Parts: sequence; C-alpha cells; structure tokens
Amino acid sequence: MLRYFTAGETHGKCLTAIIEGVPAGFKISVDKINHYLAERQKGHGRGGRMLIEKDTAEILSGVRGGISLGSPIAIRIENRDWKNWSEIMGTEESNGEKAVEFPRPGHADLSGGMKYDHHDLRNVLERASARETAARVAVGALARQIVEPFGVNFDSHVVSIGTVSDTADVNAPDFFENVHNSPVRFGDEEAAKKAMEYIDDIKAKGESCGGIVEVIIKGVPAGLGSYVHYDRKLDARLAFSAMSVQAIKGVEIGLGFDTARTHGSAVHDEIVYEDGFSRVTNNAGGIEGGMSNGEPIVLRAAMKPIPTLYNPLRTVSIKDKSEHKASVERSDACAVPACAIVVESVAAFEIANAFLEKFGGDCMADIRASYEAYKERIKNY
Ligand code: EPS
Repeated sequence: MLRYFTAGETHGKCLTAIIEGVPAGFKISVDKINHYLAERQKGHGRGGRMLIEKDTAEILSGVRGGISLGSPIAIRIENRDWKNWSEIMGTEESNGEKAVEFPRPGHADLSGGMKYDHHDLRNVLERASARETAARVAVGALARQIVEPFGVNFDSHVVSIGTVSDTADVNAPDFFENVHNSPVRFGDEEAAKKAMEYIDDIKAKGESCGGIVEVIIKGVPAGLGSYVHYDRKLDARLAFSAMSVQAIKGVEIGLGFDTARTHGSAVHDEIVYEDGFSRVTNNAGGIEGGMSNGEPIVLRAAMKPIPTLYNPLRTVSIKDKSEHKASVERSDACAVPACAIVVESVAAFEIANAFLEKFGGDCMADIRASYEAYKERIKNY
C-alpha cells in the first residue's frame, strides 16, 4: 500500500512529503517531479507568490542513483518566500505580526480557529493554504513513475473557467499539445482568449473565479479497484482524493451528474469484442462497479472561486464580534489551470496505489511478472 503525508505552512521554511510503499527498482526522475511542479505554478490569473517561488523538489531519502530503494521517500520543496516571513513564522520565536482577525467567508479561517482554539487565524490559513498542493503534485509526479512503465499515462485540461467553456474536441490529435501551450489549459485558442479576458475582468473587480478541470487517464488495465467493498472502489477513492484538494466542491466520473438526467440506454456503454473487450462509448468514464474497465478514466472536479477577495465580503471580528470586511491576503484571481495539475497528481497517486494493490510486490521484477501474468490471463478470458 502506498501512503503519504505532507507537512509545511505556506510561509514556513518548506513543504515536506513522505511517501511510503514505493517498491524497489523503479526509475525515479527528479526532473519529472520538477516539470509538474513548474506546471502547477503556471496559469493566467496567478498572484504575486508565483513570481517569488520556483518550486523545486529535493529527494532526501529512498532513492539511490535514480532508482527507488523500497524505503520511504522524503521530498522537500523550499519556500523562497520564507525569508520574508522568518520572524513571523519562526518555529522558535514569532513576532506575532500579520495576525488575522477577520475570517474570510469560504476559507478554513473561522471553523479552523474555533476547532483548534487559535485566536490568530494565520495559524489556520498557513496550513489550509493551497500552497500545500505543491507537495501533493510532487507525490503524484513520483507515483506516476510507478505506473508509467506499464503504459499508464495521465493528462489534464480545463473544461471551463467561470462562464467560459473550452470548445475544442478532447479527442482531436493535437488537443493536449494545444492545452500544454495554453495559459489556461484550454484546447481552443479563441476560447482561451475569452477565458483570460474573463479572468482579467473579475480580477479588476476584486473578484475571484473557479472552474471545472478534467483528468484523463489512459492505459489502465481492467480490474483495478474492486466491487467487493466500499473502500476498495476505484471511483470512490478518486472522488475522495479529488475532493481533498483545496477548493474542490464537486466531483464527477464520466458523464457524472448528467447520467441522472437521461435514460439507461443513453448512458451505458455497449460492449464489443475485437481483439479484446471494448466499449462503443465511454460514459462510465472508465469505471464500472468500482473497477477500471480498460477504457480511459475520466475524472472531473469543480473548483470554487478562491475565498480571498480584494473586494472583500462581510464578516465578523473574532475578537470583539464587530461587523467588518474580511481579511485580504495576497492571493490568485484564478488558479483553475494549476488545479488541473493538482487533481491529475492526486489521481495519479490513487491509480498507482490501486495498481500496486493488484500487482503489488516489493520490487519491479515481481510487479512486472504479476502484471504480465494477469495481462496474459485476461487476453484469454
Ligand atoms: C499558493 C500559495 C499561496 C497563495 C495560494 C496558492 O501563497 P500566498 O498566500 O503567499 O500568496 O497564492 O493560496 C491560496 C489562494 C489559498 O487560499 O490558499 C500556491 O503555492 O499555490
């Protein structure tokens, strides 16, 4: 079983992740981790913090000469902004400056303050911040390196930002190439321009905006996850992991909520056989009965607008309970393109975990043997 933890505050010294359960003998590229960290930093609508940071992973343990050892892998990502916060966020001493008194509606501030008895809401927001997603992207970038040698690949794009939807065809051959070159991870350039105008407009109004992201996972063999128990269902795990990403308010797989608005024959994917089983359509989003069915897995998540508003909403002081405008922290007007990378990363972790559950072993050779034997059996099913 793969497990991970992250630690770190947004203006603390660094973010740390420990991933446990990575088998021995896998090629681990730190450049690949850094590629996804850089992707997460991009996107039209990001705020000032991304100009300060250049997220880079340092692998501290569990890898030797670029190959996993089977021991826990620790990763560290420095916060460059720490130098501006060391007196405020020091672990030994803090000058208590930049205290936060006015909880932002939509943020963890108020419930977190009440729950942990914090009377400076900075103690909440520092950890609740989506900065933590840098660590999760590093974990996902590592996890994908477990399944990529078996032909599994991951990509993501933005379906819509606010009221602007991408119009490109996801199945077009150059779709993902265009997405990777787009500042909003759209496939269509004209729609991307509209989305950027939309972001600029809401930013000028002191607003923020959300959007919908989609992750597409190809090459997953049929049979990951299981129907036999609730916590082994692959869709349940993907939904859990996507929902655990900061600001996610909704998750869909395949046709998702739209399945409820139509009839059975318009939803279910007919089965055909040509050199193996396949489906005429993929409304199930690659998962039936909590198991992968061999079709691409399609996972969508809805990100709410970031709660920090430069034109803030009404709130109440946690000190004297007087009415006040919510605190304003430096923030992003739109982080939806980054969110696509984050959801892709947490999904990669879940797929790698389910893959190891099915084919698990202590080392690459055992996993390869188990995988090949399964593929052979399925071929003759
Ligand atoms: C983020 C870092 C944060 C925010 C943002 C995401 O840095 P700072 O607070 O120093 O500007 O830019 O986080 C939020 C908007 C939030 O509400 O948590 C990052 O690295 O992605």
